[in-house]
Amino acid sequence: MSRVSKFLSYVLRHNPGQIGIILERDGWVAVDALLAAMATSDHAIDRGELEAIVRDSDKQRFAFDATGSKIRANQGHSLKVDLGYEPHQPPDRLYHGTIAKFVDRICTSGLVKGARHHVHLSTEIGSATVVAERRGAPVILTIAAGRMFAAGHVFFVSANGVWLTDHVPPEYISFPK
Ligand code: HQG
Repeated sequence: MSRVSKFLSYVLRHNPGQIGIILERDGWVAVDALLAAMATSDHAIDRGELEAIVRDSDKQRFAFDATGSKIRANQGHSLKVDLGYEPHQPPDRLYHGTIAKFVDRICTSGLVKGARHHVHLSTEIGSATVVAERRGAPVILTIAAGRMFAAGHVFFVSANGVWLTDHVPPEYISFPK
């Protein structure tokens, strides 16, 4: 991820106040306001550069609205925003990539969302592996999402295909042997 893309993630998910912008309650901010604010930071970019970052983001982290006049992060916020995602039925199995030192706690408390709005789950083992590798040697957990859904757990899917839920209790998690 480029330096500016990281900075954009930071201001659009966690701290818009850093550059003096305010997000709407659904996470959007006017592109003009964002570019003007970034111009006063170490990360001055123009509209074309912003469009390239949005287009090339490996995980499609950002989206423009239908008119192209607003931008937001697709997921990953710690700020309270309402992204307006509708509940969806998940596939039977989803995956979560973590590392060995968290496994005991996950066995006891399940997957918890920590600073984020939701626990993040992947449809592919490959993407769960990439998530885990940010921290160390991957341990891939298999989540019985179909059973969770049948038991009434609510799932959302973000615009970039990440499955989101509030908490995964340990009885729905298979740990590798
Ligand atoms: C672990 C990045 C102890 C969990 C990625 C993870 C992803 C527990 C860490 C997205 C636990 C939280 C999300 C428990 C969970 N005890 N540890 N009970 N429950 N954990 O970063 O899923 O680049 O908040 O396994 O690529 O790693 O930001 O979540 O290791 O898509 O777009 O606590 O963030 O995307 O870490 O990553 P995170 P995550 P972006």
